[in-house]
Amino acid sequence: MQSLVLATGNAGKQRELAALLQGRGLQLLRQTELGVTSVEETGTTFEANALLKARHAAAATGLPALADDSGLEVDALGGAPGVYSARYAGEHAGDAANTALLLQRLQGVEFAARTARFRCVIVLVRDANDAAPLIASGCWEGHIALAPAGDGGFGYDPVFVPQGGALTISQLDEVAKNQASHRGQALQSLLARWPGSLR
Ligand code: ITT
Repeated sequence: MQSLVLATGNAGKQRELAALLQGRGLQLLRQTELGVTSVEETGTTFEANALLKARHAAAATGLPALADDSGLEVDALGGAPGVYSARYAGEHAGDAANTALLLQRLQGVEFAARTARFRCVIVLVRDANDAAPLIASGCWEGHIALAPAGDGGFGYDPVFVPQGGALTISQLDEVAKNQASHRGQALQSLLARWPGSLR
């Protein structure tokens, strides 16, 4: 069985990535269990930050690493919060504060104009100096709801209504989310190019 570090400290991402990778003969190790601390996300793109996180976890553990950098782009806010989604309301603000700030900034904007998308870039490195990392991305279009609804998922899920539906992600189950989400799309695309051996 091949060991792989999930280079994220986000419990919601860990859960979704583990479900998407189930049954593929991989032993998934969480970076937190291996004592890997979070690296400073100094990049200005999802790709740069995902690479930083993957290389950092691979360097700390000596194992192949998979990282996800993702975020929400809202058109009426010029693409914010984007790569700053996790720290929109401040460095240590949590999901509830980030979501509340988002709704506050969108006050007065009608539903039709609240177009948005989740983006995700997933990176796999075989080792910290991997010169040819595997990189894949996914994008999930939708609208920002007028008010939060549902209690599933994490992050901005209670206020994101995927295109073509009427429910927020938090009102869907995790299987349905993984089938359609930015993260699910990115990982499926990466899995199509998954190397035969990780070492
Ligand atoms: P790691 O860096 O440790 O992976 P993080 O939460 O800091 O954890 P990011 O820097 O990639 O990760 O920030 C992503 C943020 O975007 C995340 O905290 C959520 O606020 C939001 N986000 C990303 N994917 C999401 C999803 O599927 N549902 C809801 N919010 C999501």
